[in-house]
Amino acid sequence: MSPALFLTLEGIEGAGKSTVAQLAGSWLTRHGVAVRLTREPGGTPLAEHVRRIALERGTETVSPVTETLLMFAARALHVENLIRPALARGEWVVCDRFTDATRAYQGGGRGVDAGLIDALARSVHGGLEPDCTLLLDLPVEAGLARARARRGAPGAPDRFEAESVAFFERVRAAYRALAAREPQRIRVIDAAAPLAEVERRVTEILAELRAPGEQR
Ligand code: Z5A
Repeated sequence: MSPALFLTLEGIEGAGKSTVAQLAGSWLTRHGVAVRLTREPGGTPLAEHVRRIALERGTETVSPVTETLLMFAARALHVENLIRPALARGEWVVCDRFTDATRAYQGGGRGVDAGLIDALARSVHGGLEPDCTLLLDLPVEAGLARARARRGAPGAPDRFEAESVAFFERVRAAYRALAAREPQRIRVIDAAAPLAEVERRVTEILAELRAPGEQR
């Protein structure tokens, strides 16, 4: 049996994370791996409550630091109540966003101090780090166009959907800087490529993670 592994998916809005999560889940299941798909912010009932607070675009001010604390409050619930128990049972966890999203959105996008994010991560992760992160990278305009097309008729945008192109450019740049700093963990996938090509690349990486050193 493959040892339990913590895989995270990252990228700007519309990059294809949900699509890749489903694809990875099906591939792993077909290959006999017990897998748990989850997302952030959210993943457990209480963390999903926090998600609603974090994303809601209400009248009350939510400062960048408050937003960061909400992300980590949801993450603490998620790590304690879902991620660690699943890994302990030997399941692979595929998580749509994790702390790299806080580094990119709150750090890169909103200018929150990296030292604060690192300190919160140390405390909340308790030593847990993703074994592998797939960064789905594509130009901002392409991601936003996909997200708009998928949403269809515009409802009330959440706090991130209402953000500017310049904000998402900063987020994308922060993600790419993280990948340059940690190339072993963060694998960059060209998410502007046709879905079949993205799928080929993702399954190649999954096969490598499942049986390191073996031919597929
Ligand atoms: N956030 C944060 O600020 N800080 C944090 O620490 C965390 C999160 C954890 C909600 O996240 C917000 O939370 C997020 C950042 C913030 N806001 N933003 N931006 P979310 O992950 O729930 O929401 P999202 O990023 O907006 O996800 P999304 O819009 O659902 O995008 P996606 O999952 O990456 O894309 P998708 O749904 O898989 O694909 C979008 C469409 O494109 C869909 O119709 C697909 O069929 C299509 N698609 C996908 N791949 C392809 C390819 N290769 N070719 C063509 N079409 C494709």
